[in-house]
Amino acid sequence: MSDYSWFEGIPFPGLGFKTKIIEEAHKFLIRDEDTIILTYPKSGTNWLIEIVCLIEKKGNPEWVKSVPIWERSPWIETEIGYKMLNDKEGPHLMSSHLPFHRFPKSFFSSKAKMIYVIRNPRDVLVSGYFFWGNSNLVKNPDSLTTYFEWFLNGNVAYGSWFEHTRAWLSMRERENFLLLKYEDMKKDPRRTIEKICDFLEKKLEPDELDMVLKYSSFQAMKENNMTNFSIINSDVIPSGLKLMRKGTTGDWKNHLTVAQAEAFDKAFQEKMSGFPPGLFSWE
Ligand code: PPS
Repeated sequence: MSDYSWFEGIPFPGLGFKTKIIEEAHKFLIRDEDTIILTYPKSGTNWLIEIVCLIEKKGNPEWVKSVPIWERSPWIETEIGYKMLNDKEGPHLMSSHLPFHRFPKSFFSSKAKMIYVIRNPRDVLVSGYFFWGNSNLVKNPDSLTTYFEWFLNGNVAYGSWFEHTRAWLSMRERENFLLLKYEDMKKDPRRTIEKICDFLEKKLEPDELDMVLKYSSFQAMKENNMTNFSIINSDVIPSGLKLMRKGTTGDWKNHLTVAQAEAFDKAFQEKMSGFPPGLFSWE
């Protein structure tokens, strides 16, 4: 198990990350033609990448079934991803979990399109506990109680959910920023794909849309070795640890105690005040 790599008070995973790369990434040149998938970890990043890749290929699954997901949409803050983006000519499709103030600053004066996904942070917490807590990427907590404390204090990979989300949501009125919710994606994946197509100015025929839907389903992604992280070295992700764990909404109710749920509500109200009601519509 690795400890975190701390950078400016934010814990990053201990494997595959270097302070130098995080600093360099801040200066990366984002161009108007680029597309960025931005999330706080465990919010549905890989689901969205799969959808965008399938839209790009009009539903043909060949690309998603033959190239690892981290090569199709490299993570800019990782050692491997940063190199890939530098070596490859644009336009780029890229992913990131970086907090607002560490993201490449060129983005903020560009027309590059960003899709930001939010998910009920209670489910993010539970998903993170099972994934990070069993991987060798970060310090593993001894229990959910410990991880719960870390999460509320922002001492988990990529720092505080509350700060990450508050800062990125400040972009939500921008034309080149599409805000999606994991809960809406679950409820109506077809509508979500249509929304993404509109935003990316891509037109799909109905049968092409059906294919995007089919190959980005939880089951299809779970079975796709180019997507499900099973080909990552077991020193990093122990075999048996599943990225596609449950893929549901509200799983937190099976794991948090009543006292934890109340403490979470209190922290949420304190830290997320000021946003319009309805923005965080999840159970
Ligand atoms: S990571 O490691 O931060 O990039 O993880 P991320 O991809 O953001 O989030 C992983 C969770 O997303 C769920 N997932 C899906 N849900 C529904 N449908 C599809 N197709 C899908 N693909 C991934 C995945 O199961 C993780 O959530 P949990 O709750 O742990 O199951």
